[in-house]
Amino acid sequence: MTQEIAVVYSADDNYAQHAGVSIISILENLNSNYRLRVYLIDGGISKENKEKLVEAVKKYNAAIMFLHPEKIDYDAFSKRTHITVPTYFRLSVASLLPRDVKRVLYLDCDLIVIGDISALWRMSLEENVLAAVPNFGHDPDSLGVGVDMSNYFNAGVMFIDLKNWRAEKVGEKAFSYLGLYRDRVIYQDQDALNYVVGKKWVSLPTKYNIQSTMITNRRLNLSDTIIIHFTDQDKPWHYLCSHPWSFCYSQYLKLSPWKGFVAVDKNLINVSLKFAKLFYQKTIPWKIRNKLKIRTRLGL
Ligand SMILES: [Mn+2]
Repeated sequence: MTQEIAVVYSADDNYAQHAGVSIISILENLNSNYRLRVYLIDGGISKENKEKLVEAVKKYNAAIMFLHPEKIDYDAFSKRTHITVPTYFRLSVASLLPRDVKRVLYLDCDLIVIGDISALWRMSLEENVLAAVPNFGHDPDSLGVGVDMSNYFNAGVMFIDLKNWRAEKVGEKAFSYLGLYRDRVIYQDQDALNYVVGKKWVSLPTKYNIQSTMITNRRLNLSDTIIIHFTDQDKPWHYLCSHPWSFCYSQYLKLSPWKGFVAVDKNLINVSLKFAKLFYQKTIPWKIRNKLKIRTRLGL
């Protein structure tokens, strides 16, 4: 019997394409005994991009549903660095999703899936609120208010038990935390989630959320990667992206309705820059080996 996997993303119109490419990457690698149902919290996606999203999932016999974000004054919360408003929508996941959805996998738009996620879906969460991968590369002394930075997860991939989430009132508590500490949080809603969830989360294997800060860590075995998360500002849709696995994004972009996409920073100067970089970059053999392993897995 086919089982259904529920995933949730949130995006505005700028991120609609990236959400679409990410969704296609799940579907291309999903065990055929599973069917995907996508919930997309819509922070202002154009009609054209919505049609493309519908078209993208139809090909795989998957379903997509658009949800309206909660009406909250998001401007009252901190907007540091490159984080945008739709990041806060994930806090509303339990209020927005239909009550009969028991568990959901929340995913950021800036990640690409290169393996089957069904094993993750089968995992038991017991009394915990969620499962996630520890955050990697933050300063352990850089306190978000009241947050234990030694027990801190990355909120870009969260496998959520909605019943436990509701029982713990995670959304409500996180919003009031953000209102209270707007000038002091470091990683926005990720701090809030860590504060509220506390110890009630299960640590997942790193392969479910390979963060950009991990790529330079040669001790990690990166060849069994399932999810690549482009965590810093260097995103794979930028022409000058220097992440060694940015080609994974291009690979699934090619299979998407956005396949004609040209990066906004692709101009004569940057083309020459990239070319020059190719010549002067020091080649690090283990980095290249990892890249080759992944290329082989994707059949490139
Ligand atoms: Mn992210």
